[in-house]
Amino acid sequence: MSGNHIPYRCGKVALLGRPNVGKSTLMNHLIGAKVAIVTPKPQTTRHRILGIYTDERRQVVFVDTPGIHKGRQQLNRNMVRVAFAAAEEADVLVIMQDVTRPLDHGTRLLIERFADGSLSQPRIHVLNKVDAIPRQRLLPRLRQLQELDPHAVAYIPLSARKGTKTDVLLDELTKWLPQGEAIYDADWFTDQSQRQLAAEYVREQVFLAMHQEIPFQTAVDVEAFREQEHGVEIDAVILVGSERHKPMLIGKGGERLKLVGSRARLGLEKLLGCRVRLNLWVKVDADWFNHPGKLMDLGLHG
Ligand SMILES: Nc1nc2c(ncn2[C@@H]2O[C@H](COP(=O)(O)OP(=O)(O)OP(=O)(O)O)[C@@H](O)[C@H]2O)c(=O)[nH]1
Ligand SMILES: [Mg+2]
Repeated sequence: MSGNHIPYRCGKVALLGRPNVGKSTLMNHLIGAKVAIVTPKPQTTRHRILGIYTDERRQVVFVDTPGIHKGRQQLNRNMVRVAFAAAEEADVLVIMQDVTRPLDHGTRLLIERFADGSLSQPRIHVLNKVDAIPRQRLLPRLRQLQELDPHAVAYIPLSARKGTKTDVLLDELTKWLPQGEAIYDADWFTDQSQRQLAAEYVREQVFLAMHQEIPFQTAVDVEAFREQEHGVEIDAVILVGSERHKPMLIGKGGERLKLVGSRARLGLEKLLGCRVRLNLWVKVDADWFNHPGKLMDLGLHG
C-alpha cells in the first residue's frame, strides 16, 4: 500500500471517557459520516461502534465506546464492560474529557484507572469542547491532567464539534499504530449493518424527544428491513420500560411519534442515499434493561 518510504500503518484506537464528553461526535467528525448517534444526554452510546478512517498513509479503526459510568441496571453494567473490553483490544487509547465541566471525581478515577499501567498501550488525552471555554482556562486544566497521568504520550485540546485540531490528534495517534496493511476496504466506514444504523437513528430521535428517565429505558428493535425498487422500507419497534411511557412517546394524536419517525427518516435518507419508508410501533416491555435474554436479542449483552 505504501507508495513511498513511509510505511503504511493500521490499527485500533479506543475512544474512552465519561458519558457525554463527545466521543461519538469526534469519531463522526474524523470519518466524515454519522455512524454513531449523538445527543446532549449522557449514556447515548450503548454498543461498541467501529468508525473506519482510511487514507494513503494509514487506516485507523476507531472504536467508539459507551461512556464509563456507575449504574445499577444490567444494561449499564454491560455498557461499562464493553468500554473496558474495547480498551484492552486497542493499539492506542484516547481518553477524552469535557473541559466545560470541572475535573470531577468520576473523571479523576477514570484517568487514574488507565494511568495505573495495568494497560500498556500508549495513552493520548483529549480535552474536548475547547470552543466553549475561554482560552485561559485551558492551561491550568492541562497541568492538572499532566499531574494525574504524567506518562501519557500526548495531551491534545480540540473541538470535536467544530473539527478544530482533530488533525493533530490523527497525526499523533498514527505514530503509535503498528505497521501493516489496511484491514478494511477503503470505502468501508463502519461495521454496523444498515439495519443497526436504522435502529440507532430512531433511538437518537427518541433520546432527543423525551425527558427524564424515559430515554434510558427505551430501546429500538428493527423487525424488518426491505429493499425495494426506489429505496427501503423499515419496520421498527420502540420498546419502552413502563406502561406510562407509551402515551408520552406517542403524544397527542400521535404527534410526537410522527415527529420522531420523520426526523429519523430524513437522517437515514441522507445516510443511505435513498428513499426510506419508516413504520414505527411502541411496545411496553417492563424492565427489559435487566433481562439478559432481552439484552442479548438487542445486541446489548456486553
Ligand atoms: N461545544 C461543544 N459541544 C460538543 C463538542 N463535542 C461534542 N459536543 C456535544 O456534547 C454532547 C455529547 O456528545 P456525544 O458525542 O454524544 O458524547 P459521547 O461521549 O459519545 O456520549 P455517550 O455516548 O453518552 O458516552 C452533544 O450535545 C454534542 O453536540 C465540542 O467540541 N464542543
Ligand atoms: Mg457516544
